[in-house]
Amino acid sequence: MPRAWRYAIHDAPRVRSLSQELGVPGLVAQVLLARGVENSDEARQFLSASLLDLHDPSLLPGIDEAADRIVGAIGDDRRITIYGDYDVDGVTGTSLLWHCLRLAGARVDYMIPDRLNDGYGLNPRAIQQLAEEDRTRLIISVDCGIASIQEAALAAELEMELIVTDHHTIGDQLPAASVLVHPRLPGSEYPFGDLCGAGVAFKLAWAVCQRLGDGRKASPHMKEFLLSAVGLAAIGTVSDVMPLLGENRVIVRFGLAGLPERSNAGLKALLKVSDRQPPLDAEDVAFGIGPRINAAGRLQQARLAVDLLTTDDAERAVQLAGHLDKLNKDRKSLQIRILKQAKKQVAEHPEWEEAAGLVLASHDWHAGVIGIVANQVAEEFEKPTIIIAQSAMEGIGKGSGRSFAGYNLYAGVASCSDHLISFGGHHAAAGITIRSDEIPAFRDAFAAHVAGHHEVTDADRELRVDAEVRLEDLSLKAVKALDTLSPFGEGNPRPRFSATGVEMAEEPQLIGKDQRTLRLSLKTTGRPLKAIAFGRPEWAEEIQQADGPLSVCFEPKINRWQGRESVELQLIDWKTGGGLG
Ligand SMILES: [Mn+2]
Repeated sequence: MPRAWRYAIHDAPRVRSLSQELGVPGLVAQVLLARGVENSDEARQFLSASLLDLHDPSLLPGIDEAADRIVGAIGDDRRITIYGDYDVDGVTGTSLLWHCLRLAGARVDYMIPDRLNDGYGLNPRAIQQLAEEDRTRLIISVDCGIASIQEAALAAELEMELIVTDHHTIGDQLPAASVLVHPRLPGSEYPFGDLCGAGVAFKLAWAVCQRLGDGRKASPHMKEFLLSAVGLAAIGTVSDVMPLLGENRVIVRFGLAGLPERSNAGLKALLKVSDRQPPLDAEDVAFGIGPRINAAGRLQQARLAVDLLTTDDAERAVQLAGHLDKLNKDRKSLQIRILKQAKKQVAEHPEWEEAAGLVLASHDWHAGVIGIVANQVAEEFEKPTIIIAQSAMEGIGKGSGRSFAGYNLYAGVASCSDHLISFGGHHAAAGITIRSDEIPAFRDAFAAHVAGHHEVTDADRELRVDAEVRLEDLSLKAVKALDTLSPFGEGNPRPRFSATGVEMAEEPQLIGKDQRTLRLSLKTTGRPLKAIAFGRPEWAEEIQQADGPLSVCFEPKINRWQGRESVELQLIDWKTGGGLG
C-alpha cells in the first residue's frame, strides 16, 4: 500500500530569518523549525549541546546518599557488587561503574543475571547467594531493581545494604532498598526524565568522583575517567532507544566523538571487529556495536560483554570481541531462519493473517532472539505480534511481543492473563510465559483484544518529511551542515526530504552480496546524485517502468570512501508524478 508523505510546515520567511540569525544554511534552519524549535535561542542551545549542559548529579534523587554510602563502603574495605541488567544499557552501566569504583580503590565485582533462566531484574536466588558469600557487601543495581519489591525486602531481611539505580517505569510500590536513585522518583525535580540506566550510573560515578576529589571537582585522573565513561553511557543511551534530546543528546554526541581515542581495551577491540570507522554516529552503535554486546546475553551470558568492557588485557579483549562477533553472526542467522519460518506459518494460516494481531509459536525457535523477530513480523504485517519459543520438555513457551502503531500491547496481554502463567512489559513491548496447550485460546483472545482496541489508520503509516528541496541544494557543504543536528536516532530522526521532477541519469542497478540493494543515479537539472535503497530490489523494475519524472523521498548522507567524501541519498520512497503527496 502506498504511504502518504506528511510535510512539516514550511514558513519561508521564518526559515530565512533563522538561517541569517544563526549563520547556518537554509536547509538546517528548515529542519530545526520542522522539529519544533521556536526561536534562535532554542536553536543555539540545540546546536551547541555542550558538556556544561549536563545537569549537576546532586539534582538526581537519592544520589548524594548513594555516593556517600559507596565512599563509606570503600573506606571500610567492604566488598561492592554491581548487579546489572543483561542488555546493552545494563552492561555498559555496570562496566562504567566498575571502572569508577576500581579507580577509587574499591573491592568491586559484578553479577549479571541469565536472560533466559533468571529473567529481568533482581531475583531472590541471587540475593540469597550474595548473602551467603558475604553478608556485609554493598549491592548496587544498575538498570534494574525499581520493580524488585520482594527482592529488596529479602535483602532488608538479610540486613544487606542495597542501592537501587534504575530508570524503568515506577510501579504502585517502591522497593524497600537502602537508597533509590532514579530520575522520576515521586517528588523528583531532576530536569530530565529520559536518562537510561547507564546514564544514571554515569551520574552516580560522577558523584563518587566528586567526593574523592575536593568535593566539587573530580581529581584529574578521575576527570579523565569520567570523559571516557561518557562513551559507555552513550552506547547504553542509543541501544536503549532513549530520545536523543536534552541531556542524552550531549551524552551521545560527546561520548561518540571521544570513543575512538578514549576507548578502553575492550571497546577498542569491539570497534575493530564491528568495522566502524570514525566519525562514529548513533547508527554505528545501533547496528554495529550494540548488537554485538547484546548477542552475549541473547545466546550465552551477558557477563562476557562486561568482561570485555572491563578488561585491560589487550589480548583477552581481542579474543572476547571476536567471540561476541561470532555470537552476533549466529544471532543474525537464527533471526533470519525464524523470520522465514514465522512468515511461512502466516502463509499457511490465512485466517491468522486476517486477524488484527498475530501469535506465532514453535518448538524450534531460540528464546534469545524472538523479540527482534517479533519486531520484524509486526512491521511486515503491520499488526501487533507475539512470537513464542516453546520448550518441548516442559510444555511451556516463552513469548516476546512488539506493538504496532500505538496499540497498548501491555494492556492487550494483561486482558488475556487467564491464559498466561506470567506476563510483563509496557506499551510497546511485552514478555509472556504460557502453557503450550493454551496458545490457541490465547491467540484468539489476543487478536480479539487488538481488533476491539486498535485501528491502523493512514496517519499511522505516513512518512514524515522535513521539507521539499531541489536536488541542486544538496551540496556537500549543505549536507555536512546537517550533521550539526546529529546525533540522529530516537526523538531526533535523520533529516528527510523530498524532490520532484526527478529522472534517472543511469539505469537502476542491483548490487551487494544478495542483490537486494538498489543503486540509482538521480537527476533534475544539475549534476546527478547517487542514491541507494536497501532491501527493495523490486524497485529496480518498477522505477524503470514508471512513466515520466518521479517524486522521491530520501535521507541525504555523506559517503566516505577511500578518503573521498560525496553526497549520497538513501531512498525511502518514491512515486510517479510531480505534485505534492
Ligand atoms: Mn535500560
